[in-house]
Amino acid sequence: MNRRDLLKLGPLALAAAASRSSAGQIVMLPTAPSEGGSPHLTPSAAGDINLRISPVTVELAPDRILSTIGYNGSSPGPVLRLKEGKPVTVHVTNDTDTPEFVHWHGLLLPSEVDGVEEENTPPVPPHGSRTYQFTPTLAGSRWYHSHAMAMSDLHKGTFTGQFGFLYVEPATNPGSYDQELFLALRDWEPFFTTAMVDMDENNDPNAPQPEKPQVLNTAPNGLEVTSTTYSINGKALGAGEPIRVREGQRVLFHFLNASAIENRRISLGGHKFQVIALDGNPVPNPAPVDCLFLGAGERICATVEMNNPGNWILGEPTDLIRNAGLGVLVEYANQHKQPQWIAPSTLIWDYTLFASKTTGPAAQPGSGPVQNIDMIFEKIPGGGPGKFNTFTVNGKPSPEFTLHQGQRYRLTYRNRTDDAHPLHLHRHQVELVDINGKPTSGLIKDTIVVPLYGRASVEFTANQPGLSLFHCHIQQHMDYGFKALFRYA
Ligand SMILES: [Cu+2]
Repeated sequence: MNRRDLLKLGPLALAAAASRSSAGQIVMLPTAPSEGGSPHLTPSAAGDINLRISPVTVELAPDRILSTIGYNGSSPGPVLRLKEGKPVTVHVTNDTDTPEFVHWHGLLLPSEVDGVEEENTPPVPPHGSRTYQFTPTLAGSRWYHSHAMAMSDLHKGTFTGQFGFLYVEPATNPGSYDQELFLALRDWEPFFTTAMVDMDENNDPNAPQPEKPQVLNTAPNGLEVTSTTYSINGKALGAGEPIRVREGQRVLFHFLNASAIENRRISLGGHKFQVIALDGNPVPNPAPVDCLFLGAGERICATVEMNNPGNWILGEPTDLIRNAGLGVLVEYANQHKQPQWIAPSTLIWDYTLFASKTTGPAAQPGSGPVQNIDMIFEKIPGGGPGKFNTFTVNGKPSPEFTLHQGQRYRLTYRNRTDDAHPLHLHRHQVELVDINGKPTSGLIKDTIVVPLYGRASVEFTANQPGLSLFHCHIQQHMDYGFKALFRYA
């Protein structure tokens, strides 16, 4: 059975898949007092930050407590607030039995501190410590997370609670808002299934599929990872503090999809999101939408005008996922209505809505003719239960590519798989220049979701010597071959 078959069967099939989980029921309870969102952590006067990797518990709801590994005693970890261009020293202590890597996602850092084994960053040894020293750039919404390999161990890497926001404050603060919120979307208690239960496509059924192979590999699917337990900032819908707002407020939301498994949507009944930044980088054309879509690893900053008094549910549009925890209440002051969910008008997500209105990529100083690198992604089905699917890039798992400093490159992502993949290039920011044949410009990102059987092209200038990992941000895909290493000549 593949994903689409399962989707046709609807909620019952999903519930059957869900029953494989040892997860208990999440009971929707009245709002209980809690510590609310993650605390914010700023460097000491000397520029120091302490981060501790250790076992933590996550109280999704009073009757639903998980054990995992987190940062500074919680998951999500603290929101690290750094200043652009101001050096910081992060002392990381590892209280666990396995080597760890802390990756600073979206920052332009040397390989030695990027927090990636493939780039030869030294690990934080088990029951040991390591210091990361760097100067944060660029400003915007970034994040930090474990970059350990997990393979078949669903208690390692990004399957754990090792993630948090890292906000690099700009020298000047763009835009105005009355309230700023950092919301991390997350799933828990991952488990294996051979059914493709993910519902994480970002496009409509009529989208072009330029990379769809003539002949499909029909071998039985291997194990996929899924989940039926969800939260926003470690709380299941209805179990944490609501977001309290007042009529007339403008609220700035920083969203992060911290899932190791799936792409996600988010919508707020009765309100529109004005998207102002993608992956922390301001967009040329802020625009209103009903529903956001975030690949694993992506961030979206959006403002909402609180102009519809009532009590609302901010959540994942898929009922099963929202009701299993992926949501939070938004309460206007002095309103006592039942929380209301309104489905968004469309689930279609289109990056180009926020792109520059002029065509062609922005001119880059010092760049010559653009050199194209084709990257063909294929999935080799595992062949049934107990086997793992593997992925190849240009015919082999984890190949290497050589870059020449100063050269402008175009990476053409050719997704010959039946899944949407969030593709992340480390230590560089890329500009989206084409998606499924539609040229675009002005969108600077570190992670791009390539639609199923779709094609996307990004450009960047090779100006960050050192090793740079490229990979799908779905942990299992990365671990089983969906990655590449870029090496400067
Ligand atoms: Cu993937």
